[in-house]
Amino acid sequence: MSRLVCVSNRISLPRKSAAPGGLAVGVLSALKRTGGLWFGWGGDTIGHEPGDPDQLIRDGVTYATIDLRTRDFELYYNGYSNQMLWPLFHYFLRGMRYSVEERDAYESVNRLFAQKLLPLLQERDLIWVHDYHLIPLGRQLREAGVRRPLGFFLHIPFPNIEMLRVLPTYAELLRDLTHYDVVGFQTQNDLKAFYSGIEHLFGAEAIRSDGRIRVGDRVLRADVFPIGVDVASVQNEAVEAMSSDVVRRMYDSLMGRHLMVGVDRLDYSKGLPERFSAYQHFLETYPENSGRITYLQIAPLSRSDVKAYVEIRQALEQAAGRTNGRFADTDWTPIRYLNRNFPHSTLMGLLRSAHVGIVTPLRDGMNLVAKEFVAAQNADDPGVLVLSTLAGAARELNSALLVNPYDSRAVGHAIQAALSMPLPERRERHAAMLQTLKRNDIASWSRRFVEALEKADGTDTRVRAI
Ligand code: ADQ
Repeated sequence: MSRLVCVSNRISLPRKSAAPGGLAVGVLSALKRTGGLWFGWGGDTIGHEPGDPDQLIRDGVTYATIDLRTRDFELYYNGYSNQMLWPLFHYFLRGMRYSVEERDAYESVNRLFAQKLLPLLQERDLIWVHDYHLIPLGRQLREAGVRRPLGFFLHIPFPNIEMLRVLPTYAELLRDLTHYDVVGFQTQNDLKAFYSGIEHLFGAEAIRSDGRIRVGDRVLRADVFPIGVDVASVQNEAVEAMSSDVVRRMYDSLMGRHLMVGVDRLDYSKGLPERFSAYQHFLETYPENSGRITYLQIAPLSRSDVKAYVEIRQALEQAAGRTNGRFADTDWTPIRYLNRNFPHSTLMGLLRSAHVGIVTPLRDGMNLVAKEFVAAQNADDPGVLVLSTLAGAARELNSALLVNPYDSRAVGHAIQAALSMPLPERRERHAAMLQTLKRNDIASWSRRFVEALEKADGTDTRVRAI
């Protein structure tokens, strides 16, 4: 039997409250299913050379964590990963900056990951690298002699070549991806964008008729693996949380008003200022809702060391204050805006309590909250999802009310349509989406990826001489 080794920038240690995020949810579910090793940064930065990884075993999963030098972390994570790759891959050229120093740190932190991981690897491992922080890791492991199957999954969108070309080192980035045996994306669009890059760099002949990519003596598989949720566990969490103190208090405080809920990391890609304007537009256009709806927005802080994130936080505080100042009454606050973290189960309870789930990112790889909202609903009386067409999830959840997140009038209309939707239509839309979620849940996501890696084992990944 092979062992699964997952590698990601940050790892979530058991019983330690790490930053919430979709990646951790995905990796943990894969490892819980199969057992194995999760390797990554443990969350501490230090002033000297990092030593050997710390290891901890829980429930069949080994967690191996390394520290990073403060300066390296700043350049590699806050710098190159989150001020170059993240904005570029989300089509935000304005938030982007290129620095050779940061790019070098990105390369050297990836090399450090490879060096520290190597001694932990076993003969029959399948290695699954996660996300944009670690694109060069595959090449570096190959250079260090690793011949085992290597997979890479990108949790965020992949930009078309015309956007990718903005990156001075785009060719290296594409070449780095070809060192993996399996490269996975969230949606067909991302896959097509990757092919556009491959075609640009290696010519159309590099893409075989079966979709595989041939570069030099290597053949790799690029494919779509849309991440999902654990439907039953979200449902259980949601139902249980309904009787928790936090959810009950929130529910009672509504005094029979409609509830609209948004849950997003505080990130400019999530479209929060645009959403706040749309809500304001909605209150102006449909004044009959005054005093009759509460919008609860939960937005835990993330990447607070990066300037763009400080700015968006300020903009949102002002926008929430403006809307509340203008529309609130002595007994009603239109927006409840919280930067706090909640346990996942509480969030699921809040989603279940909502008549409207609002998920309007300007660009998103998938968006698990949209899927969790659907899974958390009471099927007899489900709430309605308002979903951005620019989230990867829109492809599967096409029975949601789909909106362009930049169009505040359309988003306002959609909120109104959601609030007035008759029960049979709500049930029908919900049932269709739930079926899709069950068919393609988180277990099938990781199973499909691991199977693809297993197939890459052996001679499959090398072109035999004819
Ligand atoms: P994120 O940008 O983090 O993920 P998302 O997909 O919505 O976005 O995942 C967030 C996850 O964290 C959800 O499961 C949510 O419930 C959870 N979460 C949010 N706030 C929390 C809190 N306070 N406490 C506990 N859990 C919380 C990236 C990509 C997405 C992609 C995912 C998975 O940007 O597009 O869907 O990875 O691949």
